[in-house]
Amino acid sequence: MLTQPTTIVRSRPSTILFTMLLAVLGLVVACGTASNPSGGPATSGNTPGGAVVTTTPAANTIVIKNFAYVPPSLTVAPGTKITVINEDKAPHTVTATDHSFDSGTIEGGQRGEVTAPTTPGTYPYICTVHPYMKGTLIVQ
Ligand SMILES: [Cu+2]
Repeated sequence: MLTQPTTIVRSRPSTILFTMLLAVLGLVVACGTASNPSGGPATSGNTPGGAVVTTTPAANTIVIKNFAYVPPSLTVAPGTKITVINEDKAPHTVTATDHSFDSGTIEGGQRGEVTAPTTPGTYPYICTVHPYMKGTLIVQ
């Protein structure tokens, strides 16, 4: 009968102490983090972006290289202006098979432009100079 209340009374201060200890630890951690700048500039800004992708063509751009469209399938919003970069020496075109858009002849090393249709859908296109060259424009 007498030992039980004693244990309860003992456990209360220890719980409070433990809570206080946690609070103090939390403050120390918080202060330590806050006073970190003395150690040097934030590392997040200096992190070298090793994963930076430079090989992916810019958005809304079709690159023609080695008689192929890159990417072979491009998705854009309706009415988007798409830059066409001809990296070959031969002339190429980006011509929708339904003629909804046509870049006209883009000489080697030159750039052209097409405007995506305003109606969502899948638009296959070819190069009229080399009809075996095929690409797909997806408007959505
Ligand atoms: Cu071509």
